[in-house]
Parts: sequence; C-alpha cells; structure tokens
Amino acid sequence: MLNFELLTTDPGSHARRGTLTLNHGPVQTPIFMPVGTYGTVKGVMPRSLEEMGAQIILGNTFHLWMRPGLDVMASFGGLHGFEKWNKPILTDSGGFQVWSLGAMRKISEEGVKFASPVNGDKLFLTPEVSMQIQTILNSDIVMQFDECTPYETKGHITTEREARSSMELSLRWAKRCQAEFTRLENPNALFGIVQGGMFENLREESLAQLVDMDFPGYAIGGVSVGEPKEEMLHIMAHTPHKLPAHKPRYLMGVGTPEDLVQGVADGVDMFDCVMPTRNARNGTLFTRFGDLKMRNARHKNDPQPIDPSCTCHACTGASGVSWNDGGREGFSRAYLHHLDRCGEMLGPMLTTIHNLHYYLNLMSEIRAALEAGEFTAFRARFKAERARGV
Ligand code: PRF
Ligand code: ZN
Repeated sequence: MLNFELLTTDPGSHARRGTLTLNHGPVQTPIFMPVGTYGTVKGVMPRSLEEMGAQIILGNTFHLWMRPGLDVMASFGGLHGFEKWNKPILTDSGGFQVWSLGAMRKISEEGVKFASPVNGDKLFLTPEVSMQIQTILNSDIVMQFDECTPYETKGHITTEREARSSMELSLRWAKRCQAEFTRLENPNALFGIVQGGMFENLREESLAQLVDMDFPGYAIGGVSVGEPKEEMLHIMAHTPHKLPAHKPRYLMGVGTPEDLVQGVADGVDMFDCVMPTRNARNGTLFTRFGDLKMRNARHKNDPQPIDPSCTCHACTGASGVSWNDGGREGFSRAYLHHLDRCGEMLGPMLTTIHNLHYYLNLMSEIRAALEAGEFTAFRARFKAERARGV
C-alpha cells in the first residue's frame, strides 16, 4: 500500500511538499533516505537515526541475498524485524549493484548471471528473483530490476543506440517485475525506474511507457554514473516534472547538498546517497558554510565543534545546545581529528551522525520553506551560505 498526498506546490519551481504513507508509517517529503546496504546504516544505531529524524532508510536486495541469505531473512519475517527499524524501508533491486561487479557478470534478456563475490557460487538474478527477494525482505518500497545505463560503454561514451537498447530492456524487465510482484501478492509498493542515459528523447519514451504501466511511484535512474555535472543537471531539469504529479518521484543515488536543493526545485520528492555516510568515514564533513576536511592538520588544536550552528549529538554533546546558542559541550574538531588519526571507532560514528543530521536537517528546512512559501528565498540563502566557506 502507498498513499501520496500533495500538500503544497511552489509557484516558482517544480518543488512540492507532500506526505507519503507506507505500510510502516508516514514520510514527509521532500525526504533524504540514509543508505543501509547490509541492514545497517554504517556505525549508527536505529535510535540515533530516529533522534536525527530519519523517516525511511534503504536496504539492498543484492547484499542481503548474499549475506545473511533468504532463509535468515524469512525467519525474521523480513528486514524490519532483523535490523530493528520499525519505520519504512526502501530496497534497491540489485540491478545497479550487480553492475558494479564489472567483468564478473553476464547479461541476457532473462537476467544477470554472476559469481557470488562472497563464495564464488554461480548466481542468476532476474526480475522475478529480485521481486521474490524483496517480498521476503518486506520492504515498504520495492524497486524494479533495471539496467543502469553507464555513461561510458567499452571505453567510449554510450551511444544513443546502446542507451536505447538498455532502456528498452529495462522496460521489458519492468513489465516482468510488475507481473511477478502481483503474482506474489506483495502488499507493498513497486516503483518503476526511468532510464535512457543522457538522451532526453529516450528518457521521454521510457517515462511514457512506465506511466502507461501505472506504477504507484517512479524513480529516475542512470544519473550520477560518471557523467559531467551539466549532463546530470540537464536530465534533472527535463525529467521529474514530466512524471504524474500525484505520484512520488525518487532520484536514485544523488547527491551533494546542492544537488538535493536543485532536485527539489526540479520536482523530486525522494533522494538517497552514500555521500553523507561515506564522506563522514573519509573525514569530509558538510556544514552550513561549506565542507570541512577533518584530516587537515589545522584542526589539531581547534576547540570548536564541526559546525557551531549544528544541533546534532556530535556538535552539542551532552547539552543538546549548539555553540551558537551558548552550549559548549560539543565534541571538538581537535578531538575528532585525533580519533581519526588513531583509527578509533567513535570518530566515524560521530562524523556520520553529523553528516546525516546535516542532510536530514537540510530536507526539513526545505519542507519548512515550502510550507511558508519561501522556497525561492531559501535557495538563495542556502547558496550564499554554502559558498561562504568554513
Ligand atoms: N538503478 C538502480 N539503482 C540505482 C541506480 C539505477 O539507475 C542509480 C543511479 N545513480 C543508483 N542506484 N536500480
Ligand atoms: Zn553536527
């Protein structure tokens, strides 16, 4: 089941504010969804995710199929009971992940054959198998099995002909996914994925055919696959708003804070990306005034928190009060720099909390701006502040 209610639309852009209701509860959109590939958002306890205001998280069909496997997932009644997250979960279909295996895979009309990266077993992932796995996982949003058209194919930029053949395969797989999802009587919601590479005409064909299939929601895939930024922005500007207005729109695997604000303006309701969590582990931190490299020696003796205006646990410590509001309990940049140098576990735990808080708070500010009819002013302020530098 899925219900999507549009609450407000921005007159100055394609931005919308809505409520998406799924089997495990409501989600306020626009939303960012933290990535929990292996049934965990790396280093973050579910209660911290809730504290930060996460409303829906991701899981991965491919990884959970490899480990712990379907028998374990089935015995726990799905992913929610296993990872102890009772709010909505979206699972990706495995198509994109199988893709990253490179030379280890063989693709055909039927599906993708590959050797398990865990134990070398020969495996065959098809649209039907992906639906069967996601039904066992009982994720609130199930993604169709697709082929993510790469930006480059065999050393050259993917041609229109190659992109068309890939997009058409994804459409045939969309039909098979829908048939299997229905046959399995899965009670959740299946999303179709628009492909078509960097070609606006192919994107339009993909979109029109998926809309004919009447999915409860739609994703835009095949962006952020190594293309120049202008190409991604072009697809973002020309795709989301052409999807049905009364259905949720999800831009897969995007992006920077700037990409999220632009994506909302382009009419996107849902985002996911490993950037906040992965960058946290590499010491790149997001702040209101730009990005901060924690590994830089200039932080060695700095008593300030990552972002004095931030209200996350890392920046406010026990007080819960930001430095800007007179609190002084936040973990210092000096301490985080030290934890990183020593390879201590607490380092990435705190920086991940901060980065996810930044992304979730950004979306919450966007929602508030849309409700107040101030999205244009919000965008201008966001750009100016981020460009200021820390
Ligand atoms: N397809 C699927 N998952 C994805 C993508 C896609 O195209 C992308 C593209 N950025 C990220 N994750 N199934
Ligand atoms: Zn913080």
